[in-house]
Amino acid sequence: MTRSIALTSALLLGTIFWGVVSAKADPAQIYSTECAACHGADRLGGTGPALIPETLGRMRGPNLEKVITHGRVATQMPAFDAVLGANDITELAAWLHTPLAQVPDWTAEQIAQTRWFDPDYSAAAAPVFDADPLNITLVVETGDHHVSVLDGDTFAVLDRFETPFAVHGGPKFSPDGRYVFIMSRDGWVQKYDIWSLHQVGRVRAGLNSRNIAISADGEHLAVANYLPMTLSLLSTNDLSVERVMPVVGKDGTKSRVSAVYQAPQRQSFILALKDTPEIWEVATTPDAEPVYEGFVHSREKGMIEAIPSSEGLFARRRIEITEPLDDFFFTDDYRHLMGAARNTGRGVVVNLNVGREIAELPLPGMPHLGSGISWLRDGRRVMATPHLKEGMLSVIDTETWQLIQTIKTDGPGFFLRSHENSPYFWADVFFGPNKDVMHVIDKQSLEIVKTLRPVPGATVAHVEFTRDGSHALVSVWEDDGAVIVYDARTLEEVTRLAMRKPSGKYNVFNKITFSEGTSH
Ligand code: DHE
Repeated sequence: MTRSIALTSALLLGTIFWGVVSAKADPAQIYSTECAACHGADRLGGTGPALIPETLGRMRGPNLEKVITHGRVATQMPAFDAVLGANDITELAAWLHTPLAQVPDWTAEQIAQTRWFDPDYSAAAAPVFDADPLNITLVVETGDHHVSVLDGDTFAVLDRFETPFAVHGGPKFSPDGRYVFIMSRDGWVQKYDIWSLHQVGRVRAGLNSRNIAISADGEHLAVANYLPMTLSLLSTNDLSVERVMPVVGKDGTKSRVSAVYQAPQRQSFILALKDTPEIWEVATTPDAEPVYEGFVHSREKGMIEAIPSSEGLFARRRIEITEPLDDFFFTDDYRHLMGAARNTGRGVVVNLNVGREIAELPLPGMPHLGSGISWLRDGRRVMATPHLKEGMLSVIDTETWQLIQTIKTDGPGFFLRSHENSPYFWADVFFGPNKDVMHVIDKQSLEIVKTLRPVPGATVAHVEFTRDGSHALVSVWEDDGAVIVYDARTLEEVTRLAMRKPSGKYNVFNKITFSEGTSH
C-alpha cells in the first residue's frame, strides 16, 4: 500500500478528526486511495500480494486489521494507524474478505504477458561453486520471502535470493538437479539456476495457486490453481504457456485444484480436485497410453477423454470417486494413492490402474497425507501420516491397508521426514503448547526415542536430510529463527544457522531420486 497524506484521504472520504479519517468512509474508496498502487486496482496483487478472500483466508481473526494498523516490519507495508481510523480499518478488512465481483479468466495470453526474465542472468557452463551440486539444500525463508542455498557438506550459505511473496509447497527440481521451480500462493512461478546461483525468470501462472509438479522428463510444469479453476501447463525451458486446462467435472461442476503431483512411472500428473468427486490424470508424454494399465477398461467406461492435442500429450483421464479428496499419498510404484477428504475422518485407497476406490481407511483428525512417508518394517512397506487436528501419527500397512499402530505425540503435527540411511523418522508438533517439540521415532519399534526441544517456546518444524542421510536439518519456524543441523545418528546438535522464519528445506539429491523418507 502507498500511504498518501491523511488530508488527501480525508477530503475524499469526508471528515477529519484529529488527522484521522472518520468511520463513514467507503472501504472500496479507501482501497483505491491507499492500497491499489501496490496491491493492484483489481486486488490481484502488484508489488504487494493479492488481497482477495482466497489469499486472506489464512489470516484469521483480527490479523488483517493488525497488519493494516501496524504494517509489516521489514517490508514495504507501512502502518496506517495515523491515516485511517479504527472503524475504517475494520471495514476495509471486512471488505477485503468479500469475493471479487469478477475473476479474470487468466488466459494463456494473460499469463504469457507476465513472463519476465532476469536481464543479469547468463547460464554458467558448470557450477560456479566447489560444493557437490547434488548435495545442495534449499531453505525457504518465509519471514522475508527468500531462499538460502546451502552447501550440504559444509552448511555454508552459497546464495540467498528473493522469491515471490508467500511461497507454498515444495520447490520442484529438474531431473538433473540443475534448475528449481518455486511457486507462491499468488500463482507466481520462479525459475532459478542452481549451477549459476542466479534467478532465471518468473511467470504468473494463476491468481491463487496451490502447488506445482514437474513431469518425469523435466519438460513440463503443472500449476494447480484455485483461481481461476484451471491447471496451467508451462514449458520448463522458457516458462511459456503450453496449455491452460479448465477444470470441470463430468457433471459440469467447475472445480478448484487442491494439488497436482508428478507420477514418474506413469509419466503423468495426478490432480486432486476440491469441488468434484474425480481424480484427474494428465499424460506428460505423447505416447503415455500403453503405460496406463486399465486404460482400455477405463475407456470402455467412457472415463478417458483426450483433450484435443497432438499425439496425446496432456490427454486427460477422469477417475470417478465417491467424494472429493483433498490430499494424497502415493505408494512408491504409483499404482495406489491414499486420499483424504478434509473434515470427514474418512480416507480411501484408489487403485490408479483400474481407476477406482479399493479400500477405506479410518483416518480421523484431518490426516496430512501429503506429508506421509514410507519405509520397510519387518519386510513390509508401511506408511505414516501426521494429523493436523490430533496429537497422533497413523502407521498403515500399504499392502493390506490396515492401521498397524497409532503413535501418540505431544500435539498435532504437520511434517514427517526420514532417509533410507536413517533408522529414525522425525515428526514435528506444529500446534498447541508443545509446538517447540520434535519427536525422533524408531522406524522398527515405532517408539519415540528422543524428544528434542531446541528452543523452548519457539515453533520447531519440518526436517530435511543431507544427501547421505548423515545430518538432519530442522527449522526453528520463527522470524528470528534458525536451521539447526543435527547428527542424524547421535541426535546431537552440530551447528545452527540464523534464518528468517525458515519453513521447508529441500535437498536436491533426495528430491530428484524420490528418497523414501521425503514427501513426493
Ligand atoms: Fe502446505 C506442502 C496443502 C497449509 C507449508 N501443502 C503442501 C502440499 C499440499 C499442501 C497439498 C504438497 C504440495 C507440494 O509440496 O507440492 N497446506 C496445504 C493445505 O491444504 C493447508 C492445510 C491449508 C492452506 O492454507 O493451504 C496448508 N502449508 C500450510 C501452512 O500453513 C504451512 C505450514 C505454512 C505455509 O508456508 O503456508 C504449509 N506445505 C507447507 C510446506 C510444504 C507444503 C513447507 C512442502 C513440504 C515438503 O517437505 O515437501
